[in-house]
Amino acid sequence: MTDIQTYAEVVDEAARTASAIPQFTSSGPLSVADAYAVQAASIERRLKRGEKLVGVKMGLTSRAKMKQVNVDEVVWGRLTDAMRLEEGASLSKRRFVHPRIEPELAFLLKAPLTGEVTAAEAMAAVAAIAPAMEIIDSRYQNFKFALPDVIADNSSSSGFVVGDWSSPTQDFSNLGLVMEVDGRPVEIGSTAAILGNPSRSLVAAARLAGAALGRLEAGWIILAGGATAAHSLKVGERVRLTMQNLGSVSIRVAE
Ligand code: 0L1
Ligand code: MG
Repeated sequence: MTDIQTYAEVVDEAARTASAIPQFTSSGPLSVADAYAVQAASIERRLKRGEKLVGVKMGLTSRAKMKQVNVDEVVWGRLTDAMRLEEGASLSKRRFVHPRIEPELAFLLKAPLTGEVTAAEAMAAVAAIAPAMEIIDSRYQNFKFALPDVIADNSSSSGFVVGDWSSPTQDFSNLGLVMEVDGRPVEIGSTAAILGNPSRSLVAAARLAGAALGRLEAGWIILAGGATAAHSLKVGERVRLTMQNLGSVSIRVAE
């Protein structure tokens, strides 16, 4: 039987101390259900230290990433206030194991959301959308994991930054985007890479995370998932995402 609390402590300490750990699945099987229980218990430890739940992230939302780990279901993780960076802020690289950054679209909820909903019903709960970047930092050695490992590790989520909010009534299904490092484009793509339309990711968030948590709350941020490959962060870099119609958001990487 999986010892959920022991696994939760291991992955929480790895995140807290920025230390790489071996995959759980290399020492025995871990079911997806138990992996989500480990994620819940590890984030509960953070909440007991004073962090606040502020939303959820959706992951593996592009066909390329699903294929990479051989699954056809998206995953999700929890966002806490301590993970949020302000626009233009410096990220301290020593607080992470091997951080990467990826461009995303963020939804801000104005009403609770849960269960099986249509895209129209999901969008009726959205107050605003914004360009965003997620910092993913697998706590596993060499960024290598099986699906249950990554779920237990909060689906690699470690930080996020959100730009200015805009009206959600515009068409955001295929917005061009460019992620630059020190003014040099490193990733170019479109929001269409997020499940064909980011609203599908919001529907999946309601179905999966909403059901598991009871509901997604008004005021929460939902990160829809990476629109391109992720970029490995290096000290001194300035990373900026510019999204068609929605503006820019940036961070710097400090030691
Ligand atoms: O946000 C994501 O799509 C990442 C999910 C976990 C896989 C990874 O760390 O690349
Ligand atoms: Mg992501």
